[in-house]
Amino acid sequence: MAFEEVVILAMRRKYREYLQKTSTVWPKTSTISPVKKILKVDDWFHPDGFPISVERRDPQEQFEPHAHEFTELVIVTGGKCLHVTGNDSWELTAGDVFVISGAREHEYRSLIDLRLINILYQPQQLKLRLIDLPSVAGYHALFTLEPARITRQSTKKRLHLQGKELAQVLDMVERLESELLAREPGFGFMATATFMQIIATLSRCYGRSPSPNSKALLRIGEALSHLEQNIHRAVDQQELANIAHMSQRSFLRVFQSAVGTSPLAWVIEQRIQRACSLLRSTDKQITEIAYEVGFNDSNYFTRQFTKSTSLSPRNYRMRRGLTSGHALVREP
Ligand code: RM4
Ligand code: NI
Repeated sequence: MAFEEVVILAMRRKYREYLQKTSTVWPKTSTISPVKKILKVDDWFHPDGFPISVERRDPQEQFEPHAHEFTELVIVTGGKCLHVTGNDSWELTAGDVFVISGAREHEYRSLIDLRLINILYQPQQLKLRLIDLPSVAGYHALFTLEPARITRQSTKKRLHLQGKELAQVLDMVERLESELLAREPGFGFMATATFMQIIATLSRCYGRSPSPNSKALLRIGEALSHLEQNIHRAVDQQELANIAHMSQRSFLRVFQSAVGTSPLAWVIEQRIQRACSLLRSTDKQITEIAYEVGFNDSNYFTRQFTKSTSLSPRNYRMRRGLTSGHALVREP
């Protein structure tokens, strides 16, 4: 999934370059559906390049359908509207929280005094150390599963904060905002720490009061946590089904529909993502990287890598600049 998004982003970048060069329209026969508007990093982040920015919408005005070169964490603080993304739409009210990863197009319609906070961030630039966050099932539900669902399965509201939780998160957002505004020495560290607190709190909240809609996702999130923690070994399907409290059959079905791949394919993709990160950030040998991320055969690794990214590990390394549509990126 992540790599589909890498490719979509790369294609869209190409598409923009193409438009700039030729100033004609993209041929109708193209398989790419051009997004009308893509919000650019340069227009929405501080010129010093710090990869987090907060945009309050009080109220949110009508805004055309768009995608972003960054990820957007949205907290609805008042009013309501219809949130439209892809073929999907659902009503938003105060307390709703969701994540839109870059390549996904979205739009707000039928706005009634809608107020929200956008926390914009660039996962690849942030390179957060997630430490033990992937052991929180809600983290997967909110930051891995939800942002990725482009057309798969209907997306209904899932994380809804109330009372104390909402107040707590809004408080952290205020602190984040004032750090970003003051930009005193050390603001980057402080802002990143506050942002980490926000995502951890949201991940925990997701698990605390699961709405019927979020329960299945959360169970899959638990299975993903387990897979993450055991990324170097082969995990048995029955083991996963037990964690998700489902039969093996329904676990596989629900997993496939939520994640879009089988558990094995997901594990391979995770390993490949780690490999990508190592290829970009280190000069380690490809064979060494293959073993490090959990493959025990480097030819098999190269085949899987090429299948997933359409680039050999060597070529990938040469194009370090590629960004992914991932909601959060870990350091290797
Ligand atoms: C808009 C709207 C969009 C967001 C931009 C940054 O007003 O909230 O969704 O991407 O701001
Ligand atoms: Ni947006």
